[in-house]
Amino acid sequence: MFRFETAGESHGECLVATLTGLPAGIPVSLEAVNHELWRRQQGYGRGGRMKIETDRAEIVAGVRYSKTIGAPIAILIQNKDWKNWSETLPVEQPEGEGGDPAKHKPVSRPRPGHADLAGSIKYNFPDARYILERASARETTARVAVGALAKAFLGEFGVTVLSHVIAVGEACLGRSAEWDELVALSKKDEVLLGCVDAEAQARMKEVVDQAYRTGDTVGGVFEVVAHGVPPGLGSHVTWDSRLDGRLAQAIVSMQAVKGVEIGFANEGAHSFGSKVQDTIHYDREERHFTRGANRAGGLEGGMTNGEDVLVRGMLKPISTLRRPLESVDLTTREPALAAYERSDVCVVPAAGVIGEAMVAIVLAQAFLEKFGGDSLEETRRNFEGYREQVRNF
Ligand code: EPS
Repeated sequence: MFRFETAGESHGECLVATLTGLPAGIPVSLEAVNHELWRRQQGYGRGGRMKIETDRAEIVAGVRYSKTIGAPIAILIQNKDWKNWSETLPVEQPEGEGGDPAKHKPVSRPRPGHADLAGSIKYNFPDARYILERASARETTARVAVGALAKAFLGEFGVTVLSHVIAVGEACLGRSAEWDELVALSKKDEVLLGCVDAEAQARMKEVVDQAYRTGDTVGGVFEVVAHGVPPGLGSHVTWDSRLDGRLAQAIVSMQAVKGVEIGFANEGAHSFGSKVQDTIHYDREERHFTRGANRAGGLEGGMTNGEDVLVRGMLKPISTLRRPLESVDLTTREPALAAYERSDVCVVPAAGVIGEAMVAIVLAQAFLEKFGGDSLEETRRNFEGYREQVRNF
């Protein structure tokens, strides 16, 4: 089974990911992994940290001569900022330290919307420092590195996963994007807000500028599109094999994501069945089924249906505000303004890249459940056999 774990704190030594279950023989390019990490760091509205870090993956296990060997893969990504935090977050108790509490950079005024308060209560910490260190979206660097390997695997079977931004605050794209537009967007050197439409993007930028001006933050909606997905990944037979549910979990597990939409779920909920379902047609010459639209987002009955998989994530505005909200001081229990730590104003394009990684991981899992294989050749044989079956259906 393809599974992964991450470790690492925002200002710790490094981020770590391990993943198991990828077959042997998948070509891995460090440049491609690092390009994904670069994409995650981009976007108008990022904070000062992105000027410090240039995220680079170091693969220390499971890949040899640019190919997976079937063994667990281990990835490290150094935090350059660690050198500024080594005295604040040491692994070992320093000798004779009763010490200067300020050195520990305690966060005693929890930010509304952040993990700070719930985490401090749950772990019984006097302040939220260790909670925010792990809750931080910096952890998604490790997810994106894992996602890059999932993408490399899926790419062997003609599956590509991309994303774009469809809303920043109230500024919306207001139309669907063509696949070619997403490909062109993914090749750009300047990401700005990751929107395929220049006019909509300019409106999005105004919203971010307004948030900068007012010490606020702004959220939005990203859409992940997986293209070239075969029909039949996931299943209708059990609740936990339904792929739409698994994708939803993967997306909502992302920091600051509060909602998920598969296809045009929201519109569908306000419409009639006759307007929502994607009609079925048959092309006799090509001998395959076609659909009148893709409002289902490529998923019916918890299975892929061969159309593009469309998954949207709704990102709330980042909870660290330069103009902080009301909170309570954990030490005195007196009213106090929430803590401010250097943060981002808008991260919707980066969230799209992280969403791509999560969708690629879930699709790779479902793909390997269906086709299995310890080597890429074995997976390919199984996949080709199924493709033949689908062609002859
Ligand atoms: C970061 C995401 C955000 C940044 C962080 C780097 O993390 P959080 O979810 O904790 O707000 O603010 O940068 C810092 C913690 C910092 O010190 O600037 C990321 O995606 O890499």
